[in-house]
Amino acid sequence: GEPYTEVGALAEEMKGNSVLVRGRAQAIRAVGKKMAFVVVRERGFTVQCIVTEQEGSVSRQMVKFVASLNRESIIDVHGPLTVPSSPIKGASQQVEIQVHKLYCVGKALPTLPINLEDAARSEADIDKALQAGEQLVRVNQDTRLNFRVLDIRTPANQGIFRIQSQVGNIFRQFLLSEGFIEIHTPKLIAGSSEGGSAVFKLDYKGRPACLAQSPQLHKQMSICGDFGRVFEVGPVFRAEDSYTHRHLCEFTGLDVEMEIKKHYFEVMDIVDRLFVTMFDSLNASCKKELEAVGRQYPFEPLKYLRKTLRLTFQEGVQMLKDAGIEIDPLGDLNTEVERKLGQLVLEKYGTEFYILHRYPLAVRPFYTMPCYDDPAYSNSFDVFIRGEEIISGAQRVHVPEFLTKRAEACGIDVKTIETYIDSFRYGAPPHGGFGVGLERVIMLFCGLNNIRKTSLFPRDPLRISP
Ligand code: ATP
Ligand code: AMO
Repeated sequence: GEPYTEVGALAEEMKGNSVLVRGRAQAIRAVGKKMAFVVVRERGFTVQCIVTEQEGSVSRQMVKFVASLNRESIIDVHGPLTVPSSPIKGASQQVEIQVHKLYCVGKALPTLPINLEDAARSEADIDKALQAGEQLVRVNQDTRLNFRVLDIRTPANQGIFRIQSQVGNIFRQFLLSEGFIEIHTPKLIAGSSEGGSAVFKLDYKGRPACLAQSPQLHKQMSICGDFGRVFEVGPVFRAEDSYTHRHLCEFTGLDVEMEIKKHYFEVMDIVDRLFVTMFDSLNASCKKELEAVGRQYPFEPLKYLRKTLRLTFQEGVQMLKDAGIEIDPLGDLNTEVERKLGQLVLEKYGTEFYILHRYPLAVRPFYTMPCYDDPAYSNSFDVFIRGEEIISGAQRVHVPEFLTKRAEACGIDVKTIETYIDSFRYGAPPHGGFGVGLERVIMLFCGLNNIRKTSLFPRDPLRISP
């Protein structure tokens, strides 16, 4: 049969050629009984198609059929390309298809639960339209998520998930080029991997088990198995009990673990180069996608430095203090304080991407290596975009006796992680690594206000479907 041409490839040079395209009937408009227009959309590109009785090869019944198509149906359109004398509004391609044949190959319901035109508008645009007395329905987040398959057809969402794909791609490419290998660790494990309570418990053939809260234990065990440098892209499960804009119950973890020779800075060096490469590459290769996101959710491009700023936790505490915010110097930063520090850092250093390291040991997980010079602190770090955490990382304790002591001190049932601790008894190199929340990277790079926007089918405390 005749090959299909992509809507995005239709160009003026093809004038006169007969083409076959497949796409969605995005908009349908009848003009009297003899003519109808259909805008066909395929992967963000649109083309106007005209069905007219005057063309000769089309019956009045055909015009009627086209005029009665349901929006979002999948159609095949066949006919010659023409170039109109005036520019076409409402379609990306500046050519028209004179329809000779049209088939509906996937019918949509006559009434859709989400009006895609409304769903694609920015808040500012909606406010303006409502003030002008226009009839439209503001599509709220729950409705979007309930009918996610429709929602993700909007240009902004198409952009978000193409950007997300590119983040994973760059992560892989960069690490492979740095001598890392990709691993796949089990998600069904015997005990909690982070020592927290936010764990999904399940029955494993009569034995208690849980869904991995991170690949932490097995990525470290892979280092004990001599892979030197590993990474993983995989699901992470957290039984979060709070409903926030940045926590999911299942998210995608980008995890790294590597031997270190002298200093945990070697791990931060990887973070630095990986993310500068990533941001550069996104800005260069996802221009259209970033624009599509920005049209619906306006944002400023991320400000970042060629060499990522590193501040110690103590320096951060001091900056906050100088700004009149007193916090416990050995405690954790809450969300509000993290945001404030992000602002202060932006004002002082002109960057919205930075590393905060040497955290107090007390606020880090049991496997974190204390600082050699002051055990109240640790060889650990968090990384922030626009004042919100996207990464946690650290050097790990690789001495089994000390690891046991640390786990006990953190209230962990050592029996549940025995095989992990044993891994360090056969000789373990100094090592460290970090974990990135994929959804958070996209959310914060694009200045979005909710992590659900960057999860294809989000899982949160209230939602396990669709
Ligand atoms: P990590 O597990 O590495 O800390 P995270 O980003 O999931 O990563 P949390 O531990 O959940 O971070 O929280 C970090 C900080 O955010 C905490 O110190 C806490 O003060 C604050 N925080 C966590 N959950 C909430 C919440 N529901 N509302 C407000 N603040 C929160
Ligand atoms: P942490 O618990 O900080 O560290 O998780 C790493 C990163 O994962 C993201 N993240 C989340 N994203 C969405 N929803 C959540 N509920 C959620 N919780 C965390 C954040 C966070 O920075 N094993 C360590 C990493 C390491 O040290 O290698 C860990 O899991 O972006």
